[in-house]
Amino acid sequence: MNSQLSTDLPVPTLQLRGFDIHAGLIPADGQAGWVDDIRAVVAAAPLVVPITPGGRAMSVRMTAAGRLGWVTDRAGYRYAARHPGGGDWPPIPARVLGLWHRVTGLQRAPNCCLINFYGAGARMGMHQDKDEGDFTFPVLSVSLGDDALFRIGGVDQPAPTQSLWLKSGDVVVMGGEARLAFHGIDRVRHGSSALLPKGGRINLTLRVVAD
Ligand code: MD3
Ligand code: FE
Repeated sequence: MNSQLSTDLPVPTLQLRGFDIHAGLIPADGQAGWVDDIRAVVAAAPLVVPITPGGRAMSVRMTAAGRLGWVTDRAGYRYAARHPGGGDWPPIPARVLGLWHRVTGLQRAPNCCLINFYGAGARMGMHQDKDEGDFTFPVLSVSLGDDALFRIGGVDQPAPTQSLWLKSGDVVVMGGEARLAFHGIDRVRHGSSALLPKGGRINLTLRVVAD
């Protein structure tokens, strides 16, 4: 059997406006290994408080792995080859790349794994992801830790929105019409998961950025 056959791609548990949701794709007993990998990335590339071009601190803390990381400061939003503190971003962990290839079926590897950490009270306002310079590839999201209320809008704002709770181990693929849809995280139920000893939520987004 050729393991690259499209019939081996996991079947989404739900499809919503171009979003493919794979609820519980990462089994509970496999999630600690993901956290270990993320801790190693954070040890090499510490989480930072991103500052919007308008000078406001975002409530999430952020870092990245891969050739490029998304950064923001007074100079603007952009993908950068270096951590704000200097130095290359660490490589994307092998198990993260493995999930990308298994779920998307693509040969092409992502060159950015953005890592968002949501502590108590953190959220993310509705936005589009438009800095990648190439929208032909999907974005893949992995949720770990506390439950989060994810809101999906349309490509044009204003459009009706739909909300769903993302739980630890859920994977979402945003491709096609969903790739340029507005989306955000309204709130996180702090302490709802026992994966992280002090609570919190980790979101990974895997991206192919024009390079
Ligand atoms: C839809 N992160 O990092 S993941 C982001 O949970 C971001 O931290 C949220 O939005 C989080 O930009 C939501 C789901 C997601 C990520 C990227 C997308 C949805 C997307 C890109 C295009 C369309
Ligand atoms: Fe986003």
